[in-house]
Amino acid sequence: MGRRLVISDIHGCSKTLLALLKRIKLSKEDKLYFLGDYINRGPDSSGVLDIIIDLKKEGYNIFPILGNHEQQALNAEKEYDKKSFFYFMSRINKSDDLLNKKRKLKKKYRKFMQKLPLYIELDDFIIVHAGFDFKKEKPFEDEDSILNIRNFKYDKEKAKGKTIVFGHAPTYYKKILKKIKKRKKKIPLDNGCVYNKAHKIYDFHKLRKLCCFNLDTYELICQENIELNKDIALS
Ligand SMILES: [Mn+2]
Repeated sequence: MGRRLVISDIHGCSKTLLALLKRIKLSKEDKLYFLGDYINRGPDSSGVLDIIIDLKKEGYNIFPILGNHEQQALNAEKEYDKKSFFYFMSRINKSDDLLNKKRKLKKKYRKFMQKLPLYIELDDFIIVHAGFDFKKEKPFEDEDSILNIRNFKYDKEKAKGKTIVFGHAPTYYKKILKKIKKRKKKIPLDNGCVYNKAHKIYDFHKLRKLCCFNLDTYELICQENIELNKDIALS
């Protein structure tokens, strides 16, 4: 029997992802879920998408879901004029490596992002980027909260007692470990692997790990960021 693994927000850190994959020693028996936010901020958005697309092609059981950053890129391409879209992708998101010469999203990346599901429901877990607003009547249909919510409250009835594994909000390492150890119904996995000194609202010494969570053993395997110097601000 293979493992069920979940990897958190990667944000363009392809080298860190490769190092984590090496640590995990992924096999074709395993199922590997990804929590979204593959792109933006980090140095190599296209590299991260290529790794995920290639793993799938090579026959690994890969299940990526949508993050707000993929959603934003798809929406911006539709809604913005060409110049604003290029500015958004290059200057704000640092992911113009996703674009072709016409400054449109490369087809393979657009196609990949368009196909991503909002969440994946298993027998015992729900895998989602940000979470669910259980105050809403139909939390599983509310795209905005699924991709963007922070600090949501668990609802045993609506979640059918399932444990929610989510990313999106950078969470300090000790807190992640605590939630896992206590087998909480909400498990945050995003340790802000792309963050460094430039992000002043966080203590980045408690961040910078890309995390992989084993849904069956509750083991956490992490890889410290290896491509961004923690002391140099992102330009
Ligand atoms: Mn996010």
